[in-house]
Amino acid sequence: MRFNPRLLASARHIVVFTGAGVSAESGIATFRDKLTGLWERFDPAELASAEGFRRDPALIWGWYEMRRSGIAQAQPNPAHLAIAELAQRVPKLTLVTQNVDDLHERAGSADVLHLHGRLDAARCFDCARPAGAVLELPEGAGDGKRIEPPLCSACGGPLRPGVVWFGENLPEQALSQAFLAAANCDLLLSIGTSGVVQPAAMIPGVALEAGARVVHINPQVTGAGHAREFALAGKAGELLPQLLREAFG
Ligand code: BV8
Ligand code: ZN
Repeated sequence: MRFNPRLLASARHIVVFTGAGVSAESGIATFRDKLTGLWERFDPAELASAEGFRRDPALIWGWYEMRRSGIAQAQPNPAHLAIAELAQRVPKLTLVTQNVDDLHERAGSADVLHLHGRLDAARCFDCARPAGAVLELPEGAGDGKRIEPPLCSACGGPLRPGVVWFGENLPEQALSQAFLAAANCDLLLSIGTSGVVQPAAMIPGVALEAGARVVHINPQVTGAGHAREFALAGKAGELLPQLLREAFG
């Protein structure tokens, strides 16, 4: 059965749950995309880990600075903008993202719940002291090479990106707020996620369990096994603006 876009307009509380696919049309590689350059022989899960950082801090810091430089040059795409607009049109919208970029914020979304941290918030690997201001991108950050991480001003330890690595716990507050919103919403839009990484991937199921409708927006048609679950095959940057037009005219 096809999803009726008018349900967007009649929803009381919408949860929007996004993954790397929502930033794909901004030119940001997703985790499904093959890694290139220095990193092509690695699996992202190896690089996005404390062990990977311990083994070769400059390789990992260089990877994140290259990604941070790509994000700085990227622009929010129509998907980010449509999500920000939707928040203005419904009584309540909770935006939960697995992404570490700031494109939702730059599109005008507020109170974004970042389950996997943010790339613009570095902290000391040893004493966890925040780096304070967003660090200037070093010369050549986008060149795809190893970069020695700056040192902590308090203890001299190496800085690490403020993201959640594999094997690390997610931020308590963000995660519980995301689960609470999923359990209380009447519609959840799952946008651009492969639904592989736990525990974030549980969120659409929590909404479904609680009686909400769940709509997956993804070029790859993902599971829509349940009567209240729908799959819209396509790009978020095309489907979301279309959904808003159909829902709100
Ligand atoms: C945890 C930040 C408790 C970093 C990320 C063994 C040992 C330890 C842990 C585990 C283990 N086995 C399993 C686990 C749990 C593990 C896990 O889930 N592993 C997976 C690989 C099975 N999870 C964890 O470790 C989490 N912590 O469990 O803590 C604990 C504590 C100690 C010990 C054990 C457990 C932490 C997970 C967080 C990892 N950090 N990001 C960084 O960014 O570098 S996750 C990272 O991968 C991203 O942030 C993102 O969340 C995820 C990739 O997922 P997606 O966003 O879905 O992106 P993906 O590329 O996969 O998919 C893109 C989709 O978009 C595709 O479907 C594509 O079709 C679609 N698409 C493409 N273009 C478009 C589009 N859609 C719409 N429009 C388009 N244009
Ligand atoms: Zn320190």
